[in-house]
Amino acid sequence: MKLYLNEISSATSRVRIALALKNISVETLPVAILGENPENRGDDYLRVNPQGLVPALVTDNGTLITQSIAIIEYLDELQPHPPLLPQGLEQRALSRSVAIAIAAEIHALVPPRIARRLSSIPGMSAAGIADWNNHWTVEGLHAVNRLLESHRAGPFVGGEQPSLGDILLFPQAVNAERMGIDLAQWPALAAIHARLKTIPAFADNAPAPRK
Ligand SMILES: N[C@@H](CCC(=O)N[C@@H](CS)C(=O)NCC(=O)O)C(=O)O
Repeated sequence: MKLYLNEISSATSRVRIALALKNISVETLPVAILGENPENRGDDYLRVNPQGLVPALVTDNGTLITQSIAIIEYLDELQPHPPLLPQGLEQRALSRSVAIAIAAEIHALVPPRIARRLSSIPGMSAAGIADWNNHWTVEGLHAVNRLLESHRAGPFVGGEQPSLGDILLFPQAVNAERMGIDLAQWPALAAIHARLKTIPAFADNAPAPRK
């Protein structure tokens, strides 16, 4: 399989964590995503992934799979051990709710294309964009922490083992810390993040810092 990726991308980090947990190797193809005219917006990459986003997986049959959650669920069904979704029905739903809360309500508001668009608005400053990113990250992680406080039963998002929710939480929390956000304000979330940091599949596949 081939994985189109970028090292700073948190959506890519999710898939790399899933691959590491499952011990699956793939061919990796880097795609530049920063700057005014990045490679991910060019015709060549749009022919690979019409959404122009990373990660994108191409299976051995040549089928394109986009969207990190869909890719992770595909890998989980392709190779079920270790499972990336909890066994219990409600724990499975909680793991998915946390994953979607992060993908849809935090990450989708702060990727490079949003910053590019914001910076084209007259009067928008770098400080304004930083404030935007900080706002949606703090508001989103605050809500995730509340979810974890009310539903979680175990050391990880969905119980005893790391699962989809943890895979999405980890890169977002790493990036939040890099933005100077103190995770200690959210004890449930910070405790899970601290545990995930000790697991090599997570620690070795965090998004790289922006240079
Ligand atoms: N919902 C998508 C998000 C993918 C995404 O936004 N990836 C970012 C990198 S983390 C990207 O390709 N950004 C390019 C851009 O914003 O132009 C997923 O989960 O795969």
